[in-house]
Amino acid sequence: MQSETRKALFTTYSFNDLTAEQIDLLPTEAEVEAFQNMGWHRTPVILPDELIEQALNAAHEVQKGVRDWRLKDYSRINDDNISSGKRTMNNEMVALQKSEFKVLLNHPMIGATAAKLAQTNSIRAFGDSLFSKKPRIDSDQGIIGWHTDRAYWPTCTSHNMLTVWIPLQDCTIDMGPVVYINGSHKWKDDARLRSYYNANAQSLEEMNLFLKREKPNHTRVAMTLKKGQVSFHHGYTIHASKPNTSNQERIAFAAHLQDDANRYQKQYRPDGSVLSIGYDTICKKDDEGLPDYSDPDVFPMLFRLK
Ligand SMILES: O=C(O)CCC(=O)C(=O)O
Ligand SMILES: [Fe+2]
Repeated sequence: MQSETRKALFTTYSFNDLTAEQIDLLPTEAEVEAFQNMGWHRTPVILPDELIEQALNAAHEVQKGVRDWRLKDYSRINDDNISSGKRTMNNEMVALQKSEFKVLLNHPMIGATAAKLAQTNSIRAFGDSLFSKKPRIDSDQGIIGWHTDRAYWPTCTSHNMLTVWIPLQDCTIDMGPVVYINGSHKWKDDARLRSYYNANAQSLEEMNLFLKREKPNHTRVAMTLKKGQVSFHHGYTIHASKPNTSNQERIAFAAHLQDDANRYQKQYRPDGSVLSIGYDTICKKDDEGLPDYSDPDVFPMLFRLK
């Protein structure tokens, strides 16, 4: 029988699928307003321990190369293997490759919370990254440099995309939690900032100097979270994270999310060639041969208002 599934099968949820307890955990109107002002939102515990623990085990399998499903092309996808000896690792698109991450991303509270925060009618996945920082990193090696996620998506039309950041264990301050600059999504048109964005940078200093000089009143917040709590950030919110100096590995699953309005748009490099982002190599193409950001196999619909 050929009923074996060769790909992750996602469910589209709506508010009707939530229990009364879950509805109570959604952001209030005041919290949605705070998200619009600050560019981030910290949830209460919304995910069960079991789900996080299964994902943590799965993360270690992913790092060893174990997969339930394979992508059709890895040429532009980060896919670190533990055998590399790297102290910080990044594995992309794991929700499409490993069932425990599919289940985590497909938890109804993720899509529903995102829909509330973005004030949109539907939420589609837009790729993900599993970030691991091995313990006791006392150099700059474990840094994720200042960046906005939206800067990596010039081919998107929407200015209202967001990311959910899910640590797979309690994340204390010494583990290098993600740090947000409050309200920095409102700086989206400040072109001077763009040259500093680089998630791969192994230093936070240059941007820190710029911020001290040009944005002296800015404030920051570190997402220390309990297992089962998650944070959401706006696509234009500037963030980074410091090394993990604790005795425990710090693993976090970051999943990017499209609001209802997002579509592909053609963008060009300075030399005139068409720019493409990594996801464009694995999604379906539309009738004109352009990437389809609603391809259900790559960008599954997680939430839709009924
Ligand atoms: O896990 C981290 O420190 C980086 C997270 C990040 O860049 C993101 O969630 O967009
Ligand atoms: Fe990011």
